[in-house]
Amino acid sequence: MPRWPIAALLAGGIWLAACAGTTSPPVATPTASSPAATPATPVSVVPQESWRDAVLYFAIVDRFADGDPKNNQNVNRNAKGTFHGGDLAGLRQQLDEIADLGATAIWITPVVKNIDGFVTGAGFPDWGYHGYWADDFYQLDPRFGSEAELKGLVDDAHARGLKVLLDVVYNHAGYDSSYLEDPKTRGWLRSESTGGCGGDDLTSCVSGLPDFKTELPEVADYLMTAHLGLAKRVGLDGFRLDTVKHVDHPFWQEHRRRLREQLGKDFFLIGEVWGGDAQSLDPWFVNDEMDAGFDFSFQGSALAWVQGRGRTVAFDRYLKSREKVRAGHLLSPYLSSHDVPGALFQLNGDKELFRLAALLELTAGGLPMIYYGEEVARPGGDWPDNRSDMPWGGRKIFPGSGKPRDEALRADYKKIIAIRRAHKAFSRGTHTGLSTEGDLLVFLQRDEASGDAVVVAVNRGAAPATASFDAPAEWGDASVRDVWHDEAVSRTGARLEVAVAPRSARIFAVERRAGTSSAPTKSGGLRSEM
Ligand SMILES: [Ca+2]
Ligand SMILES: [Ca+2]
Repeated sequence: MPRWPIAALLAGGIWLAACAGTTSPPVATPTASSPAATPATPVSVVPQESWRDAVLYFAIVDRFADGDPKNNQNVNRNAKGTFHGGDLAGLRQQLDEIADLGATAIWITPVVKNIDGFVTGAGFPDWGYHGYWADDFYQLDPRFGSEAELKGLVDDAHARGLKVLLDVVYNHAGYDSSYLEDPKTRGWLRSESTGGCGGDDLTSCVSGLPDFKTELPEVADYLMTAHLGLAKRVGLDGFRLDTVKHVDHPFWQEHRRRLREQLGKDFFLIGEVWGGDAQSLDPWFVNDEMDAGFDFSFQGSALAWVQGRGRTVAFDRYLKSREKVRAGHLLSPYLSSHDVPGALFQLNGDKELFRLAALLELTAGGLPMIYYGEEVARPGGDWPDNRSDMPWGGRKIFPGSGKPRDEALRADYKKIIAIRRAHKAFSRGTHTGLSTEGDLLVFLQRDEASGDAVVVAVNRGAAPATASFDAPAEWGDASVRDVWHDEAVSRTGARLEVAVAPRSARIFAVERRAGTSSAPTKSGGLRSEM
């Protein structure tokens, strides 16, 4: 395999993978269905009403769970760049882990056939375990599993109320892909070996990867037919689109047209535009080429603020600015991903601050994406440690069996997700800063359509902080609770005075009528440490 200079691999800021209310809380309940590959009582979630209300969970298939050791090839779990054996069968067997957390949708890395060998540009053998180095878009990679297993995964996810998004790549093939050799297809690519790599976003060979001439109708048709066909056959709910800005707008418009025609209007598209935010994603939203985009601005802004950098009023303005996203489209904030150093790593392992960042991600608007394992404090790190194995603690689930899990952190994630899902103000509401003095941020999320209003107070400082604010009109004279700590809050008429302990948060909402309580759970010994 070729050796690519690391500088080229990192070009473009893209790592080697070149993608580099009143809603009932989603209480886990047994369902009547009992899919063949799973235990008799699968955990289910209350399905999201719309993608606006989704909580997305992203898993790298190879690093999550190995359900079928027979498909393992060149597996070396001690090496960072090799396959670790995870597959579709393993993910399918562990769907309860994701449903129990409360996520409503899963995004999985690409599963098409990848190049067989490794590249060495990173300084170690680096394989296509991540799925972004395709060798054949019309086959699934046997190291991940079969199409029947993908369909089984989707069916079992649906039985639990979970949606499934598959990551797809249109821009490039893998290094030395057989597409470069096949006489039928070799003219379809720009590459460093055959020439034609351009200097702009659309025609450059990103990270030295062969670039499909997606502007050619036969190439576009070949790729779209592959991905749309698979989506239809296995029943996918949408795609996560890789390297969006490296493919032209007419392609994405035709892609959307064909998807709507063949898979219906609800097929969801969330795209990776490197550096994406409300403004920079707009060229893909203005013509409705996709529904949502990843918000690259949130991680840095949130981690900086919880660490005491920048004024609270500026962070509040930033949170509000995300509402500039075009109507009908969504931003997806995240704390960690496969292409950036993980949040807990960036916070030097400080779980108190990590909890604050996670609470902000899940309450301050947008479509939150949870990167596998961060909910149990997977250490992560810089690339490629940000793709380490899912920790399973004492469970005999490989490759991450024996890796420690922080169950208290996971319980807090579960609780905050349940609170989020019980309040449309978090997923659909507008943001209003109520207090931005010192280290304490107090903000209101309000959803006019449902009449739901929730107030969040986060204290990043080392000292207790207090603030007072007028109760939102939606609350009337109802009793107020801190639903995060599950405790009553006293009020004096329309005014509330609240104290927030150092490095912690509170969430205020009115008590609901019986049967519509916003509290996600009253039991289970959950600890509130955010
Ligand atoms: Ca396997
Ligand atoms: Ca391109």
